[in-house]
Amino acid sequence: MSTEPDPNSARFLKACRREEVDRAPIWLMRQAGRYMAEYRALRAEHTILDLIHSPELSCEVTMQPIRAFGLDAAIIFADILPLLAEMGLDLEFVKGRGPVIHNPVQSAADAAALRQLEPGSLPYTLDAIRLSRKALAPSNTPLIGFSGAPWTLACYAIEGHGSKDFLGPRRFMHAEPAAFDALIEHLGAAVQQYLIDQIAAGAQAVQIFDSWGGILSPLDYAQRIAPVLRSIIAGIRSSAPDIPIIYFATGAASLFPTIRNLGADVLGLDWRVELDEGWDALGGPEAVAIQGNLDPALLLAPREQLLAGADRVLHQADGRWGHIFNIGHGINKETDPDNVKALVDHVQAAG
Ligand code: 1CP
Repeated sequence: MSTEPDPNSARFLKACRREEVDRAPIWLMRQAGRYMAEYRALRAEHTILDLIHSPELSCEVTMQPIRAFGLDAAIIFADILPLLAEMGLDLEFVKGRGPVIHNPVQSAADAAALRQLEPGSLPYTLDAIRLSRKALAPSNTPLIGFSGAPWTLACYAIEGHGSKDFLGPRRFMHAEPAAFDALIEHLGAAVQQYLIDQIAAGAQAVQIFDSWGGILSPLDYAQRIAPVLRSIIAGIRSSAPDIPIIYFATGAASLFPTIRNLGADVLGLDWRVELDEGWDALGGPEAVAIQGNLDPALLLAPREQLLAGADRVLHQADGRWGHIFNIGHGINKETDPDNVKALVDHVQAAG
């Protein structure tokens, strides 16, 4: 008889399903990365795309924060943008500048020229998931797969690089409505395929990152974006009914009336909303699990303030099943790993 623990017994997966847990699980968005010396050592030798394109290195980076902090879930080391490269965009990560797309989508014709994503299209990430599942098996730590959301991917595809307000993509949405809607649908099909591929490779939950959802008007989000999100979530659900689907948008409180009806199992909250109020606005613990929402700036503050901030989040969650402790957005690269360790230990000691 096998003595392997049942992967579904992991605290993180139970919390995603709002089942009974002994305490809130904790993982941290962007938990792998430049704040860790182990990551910087690898980046001294390899570009970020080298890391992502190598299943072995990607697995190694995925494991770094698990080994260092004993988090309750791992997230596969990848990025949201290589999907766009597979669809025909010329992606480069430029030192000191971040991602750049050299042939951004500027017209209806450009949008129509993007390739469909065939099954298995990002084999390096799928292999990294297979390797990471093996590496995580002894600790029974679940592995999260992820993708960018169609709107957030469209932001980079159209703008060609990062921006504070993505005025170009918002202009495109209004100026070229048919091309924009077709682009969002096209990206939606790719996101759905990519997440289904990740689940087939072993991802035990998937997160859709809509980092720029909050810059849209509630009406545009509801009418132009939400239908595709609902369709992606329904498509994944019908192909993999037991896999929790997490949707995370930032600055999105005004979108909650729409977000609560997307069909996700878990909704991410950033720190701009109180956790208890946000959870209620999204339907409450009867309807949905919640992930969040410590201000990542607290990881840069003295230990006392950090732990007090964590206690405030825990107090608002009040031990209700379906709370997954996380920060409200990605870890900043200036973060002291000792603070991460202190936070994880503190949340794991709170029962
Ligand atoms: O080594 C480096 O160059 C560090 C920067 C870095 C890292 C660590 C980039 C470039 N990507 C990543 C990995 C990454 N990206 C992960 C790793 C898994 C983990 O959490 O450990 C994840 C989940 C992402 C997701 C991602 N990439 C998002 C969505 C999440 C978010 O934080 O909002 C976005 C918007 C990106 C694009 C991207 N990739 C990298 C940068 C610097 C950016 C932002 C570009 C910008 O808007 O200016």
